[in-house]
Amino acid sequence: MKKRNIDTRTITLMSLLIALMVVFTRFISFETQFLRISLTFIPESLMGILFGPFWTGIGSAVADTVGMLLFPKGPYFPGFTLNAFISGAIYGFFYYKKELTWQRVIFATLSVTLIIHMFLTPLWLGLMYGVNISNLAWWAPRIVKNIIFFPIQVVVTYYLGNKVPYKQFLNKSLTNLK
Ligand code: FOL
Repeated sequence: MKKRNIDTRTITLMSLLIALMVVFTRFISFETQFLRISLTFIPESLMGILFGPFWTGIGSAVADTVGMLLFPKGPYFPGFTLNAFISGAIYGFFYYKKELTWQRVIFATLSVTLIIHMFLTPLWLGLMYGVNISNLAWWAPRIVKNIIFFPIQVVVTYYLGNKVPYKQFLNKSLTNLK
């Protein structure tokens, strides 16, 4: 009986965070054909802190798929679902049951920035739209975005992980998840 309550709570929270990811990606974001700027890392990092790499990977991939099904903005491309899974898994790997130190947050953000934003996404966009990604002018907005966004994401995640008292509300379900 007790276990079922915990499961319900987990599913409810996961669904809420997935819904937030959809909203942050599809509505509260700036998007051109080749660049998207969003705060999706906020619910995604929270999910990583609470549920670990596997579930955060799954949750992010679900958010991408559901978001594209309900609010399609371009052609569906599976590479971005893979991006969502990998970035969720990275946040979960670094943040789950760990103290969010500056070093840890910087390392996680750097990993996602390099692997997802600077490598896989340009690769998918190049494949999708047939652009030549060896063109430096094409990289300029992406590089500028990531340089500006990196410190913002680090600071926001650090405060989210250390100053928001959400953990005390979840202590019960968290100890039971261990
Ligand atoms: N296919 C799927 N499965 N999901 C999508 O979100 C999607 N989106 C597009 C086309 N097919 C899709 C629309 N095009 C970026 C730019 C354009 C774009 C998709 C992604 C992009 O720059 N993404 C960055 C930042 C993401 C963020 O900050 O939220 C990335 O590195 O993934």
